[in-house]
Amino acid sequence: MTDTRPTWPEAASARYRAAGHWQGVTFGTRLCHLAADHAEGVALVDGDRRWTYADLDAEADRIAAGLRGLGIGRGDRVVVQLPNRAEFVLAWFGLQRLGAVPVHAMPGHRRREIGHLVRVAGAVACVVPDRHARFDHRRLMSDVRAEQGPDGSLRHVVVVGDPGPYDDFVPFEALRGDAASATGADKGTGTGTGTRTDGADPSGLALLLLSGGTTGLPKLIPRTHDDYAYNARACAEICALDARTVYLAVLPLGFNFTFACPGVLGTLMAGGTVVIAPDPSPQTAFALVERERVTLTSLTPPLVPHWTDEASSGSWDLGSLAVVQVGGARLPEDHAGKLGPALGARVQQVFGMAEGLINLTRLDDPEDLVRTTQGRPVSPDDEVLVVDAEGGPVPDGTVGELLTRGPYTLRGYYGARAHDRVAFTPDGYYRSGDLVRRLPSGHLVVVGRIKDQINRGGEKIAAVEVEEQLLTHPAVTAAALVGVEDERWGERSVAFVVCDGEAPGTREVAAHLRERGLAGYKAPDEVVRVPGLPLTAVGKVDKAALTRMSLPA
Ligand code: OOB
Repeated sequence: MTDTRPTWPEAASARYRAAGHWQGVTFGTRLCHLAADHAEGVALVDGDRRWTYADLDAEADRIAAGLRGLGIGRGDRVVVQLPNRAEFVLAWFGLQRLGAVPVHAMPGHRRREIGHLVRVAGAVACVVPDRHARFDHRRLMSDVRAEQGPDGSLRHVVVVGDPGPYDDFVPFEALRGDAASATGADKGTGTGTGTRTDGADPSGLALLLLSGGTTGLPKLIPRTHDDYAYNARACAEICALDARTVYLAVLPLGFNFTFACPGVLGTLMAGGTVVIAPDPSPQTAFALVERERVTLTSLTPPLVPHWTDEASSGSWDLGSLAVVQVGGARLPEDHAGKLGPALGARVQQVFGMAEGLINLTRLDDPEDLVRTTQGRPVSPDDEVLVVDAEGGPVPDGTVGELLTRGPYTLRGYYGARAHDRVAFTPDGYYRSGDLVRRLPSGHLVVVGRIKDQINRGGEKIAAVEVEEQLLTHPAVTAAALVGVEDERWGERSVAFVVCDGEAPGTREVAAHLRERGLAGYKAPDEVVRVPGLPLTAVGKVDKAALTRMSLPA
């Protein structure tokens, strides 16, 4: 399939290259360079397993060879749905070494999301665990494959662990065949910046991320080698990463925050060590901080009180931890103020989006900016506009919608031209749907959003997607999903339903949505029956009125 996604105009691309943002190196080649520079440095730690940069490079070759043996090649899209295990990173670099394109899925995704990803990406393979969190991903893949039918793009299912009764599922271990066949002609000598060892185009598609979504089904976000490497490097520079950095990956690896802000890629590009936490509990994380002398990690706001409490118990040596990033959703000021002292680390707020723009508070920002703002853009070439409902710029201090374009912000979704016309301005700014206030220092404060999305502690839920599924319940005749302020999640989701006959309860609705193949985190926290949905003057569902109804009087 040819790559026809909208991209940056030539003048902008030239500017980003001249500024040194875009370096013209693919991720497959980068790993060769990193292995040359830090051969014996530890790149990756998962439990008792450790990989040096040389090991990681060799592993990428083996996996690329195995994938090639399956007939997977340059430009092919492969959905990666793996939990926080080293295999995520190994598979990712194996795909990059081949010039193939990983599609990041979340471990919680189910039949609907994975099926959609496979279809939209035209994916030829999926890499999944056997079981995770008491869920059998092989059965999920068997369902997805059946749904795609013989004409679908999906040809292979690769399983980390036991492929079970599915004879044609490929064990991940079996991919790690003979490295020689992957190196040879394609790997080249790996010398010099710009050597395209994988033959891929550095300005071409490197990976696909999933958008939080505001429409029926999530959109795919194309990221290039040039732009995504810059995303990671710009964040890494601000966080002062170097070969002594030890990054603990606590949030899902497939999340852009964990993977590249600066996360896994930023750490590896600085020659540091990535340690993988199998779960986000403070007990698991703190044991790893002690053992591996972790210096940097990232969290979403709902984890913050748990981490603060556990750290305050005083039973852990967290002396190595220098910076803790928090982002993905609004961090209450009070929580921000307590986290740093409890961990003995600097807090950094992160306001980012899979579409591109990343804002960080700086390590030397005054305490009140760190507590009360969500940071400022990482690149001098990030262009940020704050506009009113008519699209006109508002003065600093006034709330408006954030629009942005720049060297690592997309110019269009993957294969979604109709949606692009509403998601972007004619001059290429992405309409984030976030309501922000800009301070004279350039720092942004996120005050709300105009997109029809619920942010449940960092997990994004497109209201329309859930509403469509609620309507498939036999008793539901109308439905609206809204976000309501919540102590634990920041926002919880409340479904208002109009019913014919007996109304389903919250658990029944959750079971129904699970049956429909929707990820569990999208099930409403609460279901409220109403005689009818309130409408605005123009006849749209009045979500503001519904939100007011769900707040305690
Ligand atoms: C991150 O990425 P996404 O794509 O899951 O979600 C982006 C949206 C933003 O448009 C905004 O609505 C919200 O998540 N958001 C925040 C926030 N960080 C993200 N809202 C308030 N405060 C914050 N600090 O969530 C993401 C990607 C990279 C790094 C960090 C987060």
